[in-house]
Amino acid sequence: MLKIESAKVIVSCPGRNFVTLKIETKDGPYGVGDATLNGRELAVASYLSDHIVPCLIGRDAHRIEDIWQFLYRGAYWRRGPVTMTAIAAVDMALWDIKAKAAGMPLYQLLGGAARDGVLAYCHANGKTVEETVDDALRLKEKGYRAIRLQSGVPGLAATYGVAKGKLPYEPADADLPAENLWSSEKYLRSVPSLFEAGRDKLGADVHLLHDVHHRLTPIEAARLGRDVEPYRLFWLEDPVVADNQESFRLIRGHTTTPLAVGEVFNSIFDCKTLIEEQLIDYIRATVVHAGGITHVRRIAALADLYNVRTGFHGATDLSPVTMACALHVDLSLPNFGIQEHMAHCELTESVFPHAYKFENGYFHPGDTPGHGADIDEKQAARYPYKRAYLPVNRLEQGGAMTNW
Ligand code: EZ4
Ligand code: CO
Repeated sequence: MLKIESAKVIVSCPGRNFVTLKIETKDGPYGVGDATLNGRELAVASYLSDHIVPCLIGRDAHRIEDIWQFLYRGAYWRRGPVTMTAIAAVDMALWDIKAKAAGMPLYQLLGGAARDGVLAYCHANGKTVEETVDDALRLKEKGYRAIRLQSGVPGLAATYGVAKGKLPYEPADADLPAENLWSSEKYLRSVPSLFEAGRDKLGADVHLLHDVHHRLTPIEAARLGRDVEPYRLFWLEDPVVADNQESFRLIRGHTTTPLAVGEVFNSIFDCKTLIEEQLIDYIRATVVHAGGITHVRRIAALADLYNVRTGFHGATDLSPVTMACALHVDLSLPNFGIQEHMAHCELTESVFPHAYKFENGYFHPGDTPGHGADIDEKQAARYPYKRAYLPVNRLEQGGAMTNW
C-alpha cells in the first residue's frame, strides 16, 4: 500500500499555459501528470481540484487500473476532453509513482523497450514554399529524418501552423480567438507545389508529412491525397474532422496517401470504426487527452489488430510531462509509428526538467526511475496563467465558420 496523502493542481504560464497535477504519497515517491487542455485549461484544473482530488486521498497509488475505472465509470458522465484529460493527469502521476517505487524507468513496466529509439518528426514552416523548404533543410541538418511541411497559402493573410515572425508558431496566440479567412481552393492549389519542391530539395530518404488541420471536406481531402501521391508522403494528417468516422471511407476510396487522425480524440470509441475498417494508417490520440497511459495503450492494442500504427500528438501545448510519458509508451509499443515533436521554449524546458533526449532523429525517454519529467514549482509560481485561445477560421466567401 502506497497511500495517497495529497494532490495539488499547478496552473502556470512559463512561455505558455500548462496545468500540472502532483500526487504525493505517504513515505513514498511523488508523481507528476500533465492536465493541459489548450484554451480550456481552467475547466480541467477545476475538474481535478473540485471533483477528483477529494476522491484520491487515502487510496493506494499502486492501484492504477482500479483508480482509472473508478474515475471513468464512477463519474457516471463518461468521456469528453475535460474529463479524459483530468483522468490522464492522475494516470500519468500514478505510473510515475509506480515506476519510481520500482526503481525503473517507466518503459520497463510497460514491457520493456521494443526498439532502440523513438523516430520523431518536427515542423518546418514558412510564408513561401522557398522559406519552408529552407527551414526543412536546416532541420534535416539538425538530424531529423521526418519533417512536417506547412507553408503560407498565396492569397490568404494568415495560415494556422505557420509562424508569424521568426519564432516557432504558438497554437494559442491571442487573448480572444483571432478570426482568419480560409479558402480551400487556394489551399488545394498550393500544397502540391510545396511537396514537389520539398521532395526535390530534401531527397527521397526524408519522411515528409503534412497537417490539414481538419479544414477540408471529404471530397476535397480525397483530391489532395491524390494530388500529393507522387511525392510519397509519410502521412496526410487530419484531412477532415472525424466526428463522422465514416467520412474517411470516401477519402480512403480515392487515394493511397497514408492517413493520420486523432489528436483531438479522447476515447477508444472516437476511433473504433476508423481502426476496425482500416480507414487510417496512424492513430494520433495521445496520453494527455485520451485518458493517460492506461487508455492510450488500449487504443494502441486495438490498432495493432488492424495494422494501424501510432503517431502521437506532440505539440507545444502538451507539456514535457506528456512528452516523457508518450516516449515511454512509444518505446514499448509493437505498433509504434512515429512521434510528433515541436520544441518547447527554453523557459518551458527549465520549469519542466526532463530525462528524455534527442539524437540523430530519434528520442529516448532516458533511464531515470519514473517517467523522468518533473516540475520546478517555485519557478512555475512566478508565471501566472494568461488566457489564450486558438484561432478560428471563416470561409473567405460568405464568412461561415469552417470545420475548424
Ligand atoms: O493544432 O496542439 O499536429 N499538431 C497540431 C497542433 C494542434 C495544437 C492544438 O492545441 O495540429 O498544432
Ligand atoms: Co495536427
